[in-house]
Amino acid sequence: HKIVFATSNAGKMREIREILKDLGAEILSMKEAGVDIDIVEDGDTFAANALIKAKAVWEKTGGIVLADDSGLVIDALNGEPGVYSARYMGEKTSYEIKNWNLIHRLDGVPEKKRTARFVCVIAAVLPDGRTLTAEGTMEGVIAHEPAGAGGFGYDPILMLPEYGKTSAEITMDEKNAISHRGKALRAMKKRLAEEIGE
Ligand code: ITT
Repeated sequence: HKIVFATSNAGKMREIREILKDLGAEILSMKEAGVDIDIVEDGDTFAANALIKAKAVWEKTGGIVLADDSGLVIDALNGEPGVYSARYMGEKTSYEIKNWNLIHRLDGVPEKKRTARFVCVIAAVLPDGRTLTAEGTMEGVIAHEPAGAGGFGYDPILMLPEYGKTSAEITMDEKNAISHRGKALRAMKKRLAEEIGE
């Protein structure tokens, strides 16, 4: 089987390839599948946006298409940046600036109220057009300063209490074992195996 993954985020793609490597399928990025389209992610939820991306690419390729919509949900900011995580402060703003901005917005928030999580919804469109979704989360608290060079995006500011490290300070294998994306993709792998006997 060939599976097209509807993402243009290189950080996601690295993790996805590692998590799905035992599936015995060839995983193609959008670029590798020759799909060059602009997708408007105007849904209100991670699931809605994941389905928008997977369906848009499936219209071009057919077969099996997966997509990942994810983000950082900060309780003290009423769930921001949430589904706007990629667009927060504009797509061109560096994560160094975005990460410090979020930390500063939590100035004065008591330690117990700095809770946050990464959320990931994986959507699939099957060859016959049916769709599936699977969700995963990873809980943490917002750090007082960014730390670590691993991962991507907001990883340097999500402190994982059980590790005493941020999500950017653990290895990719450690992150994949506990992450929102790892959980959602492993759940999706099971569903796909049932659906298509992968
Ligand atoms: P595609 O839509 O092409 O997949 P994107 O980056 O635009 O790429 P999203 O709309 O799903 O994807 O936005 C997800 C954002 O959430 C991502 O850009 C990061 O800012 C953040 N994010 C998601 N998962 C993350 C993770 O594991 N570590 C750090 N930040 C993450």
